[in-house]
Amino acid sequence: MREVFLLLGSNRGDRRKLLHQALGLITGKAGPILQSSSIFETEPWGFTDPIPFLNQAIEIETMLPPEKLLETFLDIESTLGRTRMGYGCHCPTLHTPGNPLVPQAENEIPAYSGRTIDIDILFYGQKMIFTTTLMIPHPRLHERRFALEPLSEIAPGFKHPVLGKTVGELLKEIKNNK
Ligand code: PH2
Ligand code: MG
Ligand code: MG
Repeated sequence: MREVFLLLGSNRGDRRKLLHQALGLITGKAGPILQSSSIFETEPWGFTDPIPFLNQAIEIETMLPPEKLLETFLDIESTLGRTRMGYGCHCPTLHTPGNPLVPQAENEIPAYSGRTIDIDILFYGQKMIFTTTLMIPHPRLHERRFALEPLSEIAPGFKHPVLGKTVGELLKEIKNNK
């Protein structure tokens, strides 16, 4: 399957090296990389964190169906040190008592947290999947400049199967709204 687009993100550890390692593991376990964007440094979106992200969009060719692909990426993420507990990064210097950047109460666990690596499926061709475990196209892609900007480098003319607009058009909209 072609036209499978992914977004990689990292804001913990050696971010550039982690992106590189992720590319190697994706090639080995999912299939060859057909295109890759530049690496963008972006401010954390949707949560407060002192460490900026590196984001990169890639296109792969894969034989794996979407559910299997998701499983493979979760596996690669944990190989590369991703932890998914509520408090996210487990960075001892951040998690000192009274640090205002970190929620102090159990019930204030944020939706997002720092991560060594995140591998998200943006598009799987024109396929649309909306289950509790997997949503394709990525449901927040059109709101996220950090995803649209790298993606538009490699797929400006790719049409969003739900919104009917190209990646280039979606990026332009987001830029106009700021
Ligand atoms: N990923 C998120 C939430 N916020 N912000 C940036 N800049 N880059 C990301 O990859 C990112 C984010 C959830 O996965
Ligand atoms: Mg993500
Ligand atoms: Mg993810």
